[in-house]
Amino acid sequence: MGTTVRIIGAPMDYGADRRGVDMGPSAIRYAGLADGLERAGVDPVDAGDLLMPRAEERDPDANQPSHGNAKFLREVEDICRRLSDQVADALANGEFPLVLGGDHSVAIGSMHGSARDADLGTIWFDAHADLNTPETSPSGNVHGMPLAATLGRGMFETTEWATAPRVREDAIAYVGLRSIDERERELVRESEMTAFTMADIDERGMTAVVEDALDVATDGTDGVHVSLDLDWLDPKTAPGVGTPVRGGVTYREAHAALETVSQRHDADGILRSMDVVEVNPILDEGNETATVAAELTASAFGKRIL
Ligand code: 4U7
Ligand code: MN
Ligand code: MN
Ligand code: MN
Repeated sequence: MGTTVRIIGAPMDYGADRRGVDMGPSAIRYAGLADGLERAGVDPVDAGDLLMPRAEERDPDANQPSHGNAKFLREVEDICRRLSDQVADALANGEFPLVLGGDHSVAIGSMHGSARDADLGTIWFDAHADLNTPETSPSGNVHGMPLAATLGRGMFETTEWATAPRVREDAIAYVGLRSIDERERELVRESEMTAFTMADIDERGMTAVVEDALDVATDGTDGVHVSLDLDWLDPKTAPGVGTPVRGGVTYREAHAALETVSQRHDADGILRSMDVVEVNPILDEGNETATVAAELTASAFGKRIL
């Protein structure tokens, strides 16, 4: 068999307002993730889920005072520290870490682990920029802050469990942006990241945009982290997400994107780690969103029609 893919469930729901995203890892597994990966020619090994307390047992505002309005940050810290270790261990064993969320704050832990021993490029498939700091966030929800935390922006400047100095800011590419907060827009504009919006996809087509994003993420880096937020897709295709935004990526475009990633991986072995996040089975229709998540993950690992 080829690559061993270590599936790490992170049923974290501290980072988002709409409850239910903690059931994402189960729903994605139930939708046939392991079968899809096997058919793609990789060898899935399931590490189970990280254990975490129910949000109801915890106080969202019992926080590090240094981190303003970021809700449940102590809980996010605890999970992300453990997740970072698991991701780093998988890589040290020669396995590919695949993290199932959970809300998008899990990416803080997975990128921290993935960038311990490598200069990391990143592709962020998302409707949102996730670059709010506790100072700019309109919601206080950490799932809108993972890139700011990773890059040590604002109040995250000295947050050592979150910041990952080997995540290369100039090797981060957004694909599919369509919902950015006012103050967050300035942060994106001032950053060294490359942002491809839905308008770029309309104009140039998904494949060309993802080829460019791959060029950005592979330039001078040792490997690429792919972070897939299911709200990247149009809510008609992926209704089971907490923060839907209309005008998203279609089913076919999404497959084209992940197939483009997989083709580059076949040629150059670029992929290093991946998250699949924000699936909310409570808001879903017939596990549709988890099914799309499982299928897209198989596409990323090279599942082909013929
Ligand atoms: B996701 C938001 F205000 N920007 O910060 C915020 F619109 O991981 C949404 O991409 C964040 O789903 C969405 O709360 C985070 C909001
Ligand atoms: Mn996100
Ligand atoms: Mn999003
Ligand atoms: Mn969301």
